Parts: sequence; structure tokens; C-alpha cells
Amino acid sequence: MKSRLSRIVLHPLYSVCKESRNWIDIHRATDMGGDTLTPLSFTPEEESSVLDQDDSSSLNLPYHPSYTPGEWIEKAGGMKLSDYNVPKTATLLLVGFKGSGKSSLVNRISKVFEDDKFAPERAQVSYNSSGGEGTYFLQEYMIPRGSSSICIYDTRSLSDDPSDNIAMLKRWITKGVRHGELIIRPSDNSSLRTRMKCKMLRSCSQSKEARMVNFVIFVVNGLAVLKSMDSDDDGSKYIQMIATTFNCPYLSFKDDKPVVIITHGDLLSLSERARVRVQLGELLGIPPAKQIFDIPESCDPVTELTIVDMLRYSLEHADKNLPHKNWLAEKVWF
Ligand SMILES: Nc1nc2c(ncn2[C@@H]2O[C@H](COP(=O)(O)OP(=O)(O)O)[C@@H](O)[C@H]2O)c(=O)[nH]1
Ligand SMILES: [Mg+2]
Repeated sequence: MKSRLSRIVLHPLYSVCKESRNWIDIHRATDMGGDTLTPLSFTPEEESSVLDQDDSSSLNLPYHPSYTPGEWIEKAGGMKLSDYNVPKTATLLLVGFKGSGKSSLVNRISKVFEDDKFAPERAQVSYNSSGGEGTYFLQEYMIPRGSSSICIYDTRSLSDDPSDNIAMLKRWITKGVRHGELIIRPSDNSSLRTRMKCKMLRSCSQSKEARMVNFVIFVVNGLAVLKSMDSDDDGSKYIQMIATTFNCPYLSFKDDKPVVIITHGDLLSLSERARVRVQLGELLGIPPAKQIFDIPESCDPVTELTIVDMLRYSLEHADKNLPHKNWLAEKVWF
């Protein structure tokens, strides 16, 4: 007889333990030598057999997250839950360069938790990576729609100017983020400022409530990373900018660095995807199998599980780094 806890192998890099629709039951199984994930290469037949799998019926999608902020706090150092400032909503900030796929990710993440598959998409996506104006106003999206425990913030893209980025990130992390807030960079020219202010007049104003950011999700375009990795001149600028911004101290919570999402993997082969992930891990100094998530624009069960897994990782770290009420606990010792 089949056990209630069935193990379904979906992908060479993943397996799923599934007991209920509760997403906390889903475990990552990338322990193929801990952090030493090596690039995999697949034959075209292997690739298509993996990508053709459709186990969505057996996975009982959509997921219903049963998370409340503070639930995964580690009560280390004699601290109790009441010693922490626990927000009603855990806020996850999406950060990345233009066209990395932040707004598309909002729609993809939202869809995984949506009962109604006909529900409209929520975030405005650009037509392509380079064209269009993109996202200029901070936008808050509750996950799932209408709930209150988890929210994802879509943001204005990072600039090519590192000082712009430091100013923008410092503000979001130290002052919090407000739904509807217009983000103007110091380097924006006057015609752009006027256009954006004009847009602001037509839409409703920003929220009065600022949310403190609890964790950061750093989004990178896998195709652009691959091209940049293979280029030895000006083309390598993209990965250098990623590394510089990723290491900005405002993005880390104590020793915890942001989680990284690679998009555009559907335009790469599986071996290229694995290579991008491993090399990004080396570049950023984070374990590729645990802290880098490959989430392309596709609706297969592996991608949906990766989204669930990435959210669980982010919320675990958001809880781990919740601020203490006692200021002494935050004191820095030199
Ligand atoms: N093929 C492919 N296209 C993507 C993916 N993610 C985003 N895009 C496309 O990249 C463009 C920019 O996406 P968008 O979400 O607006 O990027 P943002 O500037 O970071 O918000 C859009 O045309 C998206 O459809 C992906 O994983 N695969
Ligand atoms: Mg956007």
C-alpha cells in the first residue's frame, strides 16, 4: 500500500515530500554534496523528458501557505517571542536591474497561490527587457491576494550608477517602503521627473503606512548573466554590477545575504542554467543549491515548487532577523 507521505521525484535537482497541502511540508532535496553543486549536463532527450513531466495533478496545486510572521523565530539566547517586534505582515523586497523580471515574478508567485486560475495578472510587466519605462512606483502585493501575512514589494529597477542604488536601498531598508510611493533617483533628468509626477497626479496617492523590509529577494536575468560571464570586456559589466549591489550592506540582515532568483532560464539549456547558478554562487559567495533559485517564466510543477521553496527560505530568514524590542540586544561591540 502507498504510504501517506509519498515521495515524488520530479527533477534531477529536486524531490518533494508531500503529506498535505501545507507548503511547509515541502523540502528541498539538493543535498548532492552540500554546497558543492557541480554543473550538470544533459542530453537533449534527458532535457525533454524532464521538461515534459506533468505531475501537477498529484501535487494538489495551488498551495495554501499557513505562515504567520514570527512563527519560525529561533528563540536563541534566552529570547522569547514577546522580546521581538513581530509585524502583522512579513515584507519581502524585490530588487534587481531593469528587465530582470521582478514584475513578472510577482505575477508568477501570485499565480501559485491563486485558487482562481482566471484571476487577472497583478503587476505591469514591460514588453521586453530594454524597452518601456518599467516600474517607477513601489507596489505592494499580498500573497495570496487579500491575505495579510506575506507581502511582496515590486520596486523601481536598480540604476547603472552605484551611488543611486546605495541611496535608494538605504532609504527602503532604513525608512521602510510605502505602497504607491514614486521613486525618483538623484540622476533622473527633469523631463522624466515631470512625466512621473504627472502620472502620480492621475493615480491615487501613496499609503500612509510604511512597512519595514524583513528580507530581500535579488532578481537576476539568467540569460544576461550567461552572456556577461562569457564576455571578457565591457560585456562583463552586468555581473560586476550584480556583485557590487548584492554586497551593499543595506541588503544583508546581519550575516544573512539576500536570496537570489535567476529568471529567463527557459531561454537556456539545463546545463547552462546549472552553470549560471554555480558561477553566481561563487561570485556572490552564497551556496547555489540553497540560496539561489531558478524560476523561469513557465508553469511547470518544478517551477511552482521552486517558488514555494524560495518563499519559505525568505520567510525563515525574515523571522530569524526580526528586530528585538530591547535595544541592548542590537548593540554593536567593537
Ligand atoms: N523568456 C522569459 N522572459 C521573461 C522572464 N521573466 C521576465 N521576462 C520578460 O522580461 C521582460 C521584463 O520583465 P519585467 O518583469 O517587466 O522586468 P522588471 O523590469 O524587472 O520588472 C518582459 O518582457 C518579461 O515578459 C523569464 O523567466 N523568461
Ligand atoms: Mg517592473
